[in-house]
Amino acid sequence: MRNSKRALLLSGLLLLAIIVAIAGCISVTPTLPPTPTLPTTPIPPSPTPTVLPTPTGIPVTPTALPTSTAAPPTLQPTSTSAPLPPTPTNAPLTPPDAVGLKLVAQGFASPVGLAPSPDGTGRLFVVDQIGLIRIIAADGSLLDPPFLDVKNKMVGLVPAYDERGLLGLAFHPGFKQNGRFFVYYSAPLRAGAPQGWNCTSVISEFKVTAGDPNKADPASERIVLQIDKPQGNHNAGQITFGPDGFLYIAIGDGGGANDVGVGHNPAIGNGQDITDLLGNILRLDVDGGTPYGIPADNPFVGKPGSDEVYAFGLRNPYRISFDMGGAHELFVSDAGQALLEEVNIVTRGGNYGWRVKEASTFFDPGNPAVPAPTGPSVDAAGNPFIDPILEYPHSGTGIVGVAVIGGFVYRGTQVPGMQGAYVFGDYSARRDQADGRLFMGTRSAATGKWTMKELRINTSPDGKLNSFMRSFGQDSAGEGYALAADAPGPSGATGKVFKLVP
Ligand SMILES: [Ca+2]
Ligand SMILES: [Ca+2]
Repeated sequence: MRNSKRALLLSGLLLLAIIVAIAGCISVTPTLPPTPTLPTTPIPPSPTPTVLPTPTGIPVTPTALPTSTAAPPTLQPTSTSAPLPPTPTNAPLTPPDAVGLKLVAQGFASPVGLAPSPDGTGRLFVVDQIGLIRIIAADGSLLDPPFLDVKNKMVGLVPAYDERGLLGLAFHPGFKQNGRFFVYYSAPLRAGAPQGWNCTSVISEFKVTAGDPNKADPASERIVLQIDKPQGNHNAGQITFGPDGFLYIAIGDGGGANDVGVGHNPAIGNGQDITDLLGNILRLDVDGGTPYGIPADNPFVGKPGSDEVYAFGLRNPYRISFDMGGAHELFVSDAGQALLEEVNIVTRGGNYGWRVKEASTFFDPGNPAVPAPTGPSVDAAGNPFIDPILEYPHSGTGIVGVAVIGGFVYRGTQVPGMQGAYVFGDYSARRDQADGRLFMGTRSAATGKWTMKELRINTSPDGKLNSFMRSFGQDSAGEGYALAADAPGPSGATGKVFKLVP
């Protein structure tokens, strides 16, 4: 009797530990790097084990559990039972409350990116975190073999949960003529990196194979930039060319939690340290130097601070995108620590607050569970901290989530009322199950202020995604795509690409 009670208690504690460990998601606090308990997580084995990277048990710096985990998120009180009728195509342009998801392709492990090749072929390139880029042809078929396979250049990923991997793809604006494209992946820690650190983030250029537009030339790799990471989480990882022709790179604060510990500036954290490359949006000129040039108007050119830095004060800016229309603003999601998730419009030289602020509240790395009562309004150089345009909490009665997944400004025509809105989501509203969310943010023309709402999914019987949201993308026509998977980590073959439809 006592033994079975104890066994029950132990298994309960183990389950709780597992949930906390894997639910850290794309960088939320309990964003624990994988621990030795992970291999015992009840993740169903992959139906396609051959595509799975072998877990390497790479030692990651253990980070302390947050002293206080946020209360279990409360589900939306708003009814999500009956699906809304499809919006008539001639409806007035009012923002929708629901959107449909049309399955476009499936069989991915963890689809974390989608980009159209800028060459008029109508192909969509899907980034799978496990190290593959796959092509969805103009006729909708998923091509095999992959366009690119960088598995053998990457760290081995932990199938149950891992934030490392192949995380970004950007086509050179002149891709149609020059066949150049860029990727971001997590490589084993390079020689010469600080001992005991976790991995090295690599930004590389590749070229398409001459004569085969559906195959990258694996021998064409040119490493552009390498950034050593103390911990395995907070890689951010999306890269994109701006309207200025420069390459923008999102890179997290180094990982762990609270922007403290090994590899983090002990005085101010990496987010506020402008002399390193972590916790930033970087901007490079990949056409003007070897291995790259620095745009002349990068904010720290000729001043203290790294020349590559375009904006800073970010924790884990996992997804970034430029608006295809309007003023071509740069939207950046930044995953929060213990309390809040946020979306920012990023401008040159901007300081987005981390670790002085978490979203619009002040943050104390020594007491992350509650907002700090006060803090400075400007940084050491006199720059104001720029608050997010949108934020939402980890718990409460309204919109909740555990890790924001940045999206895009909708510029398509299929979903009436979504034009100009910022479409994004959350990994999962609950840490212990696949409950990703889809959001829409709109800016008031009168006040310029943003508000957000949750979109029901009218193609789902219960109006919910019922998967872990992974990423978003957009095709050349501005139509939107949502990427999700049923497994919390980079394993299995449940990853799907959906197109947003009425
Ligand atoms: Ca920094
Ligand atoms: Ca911020």
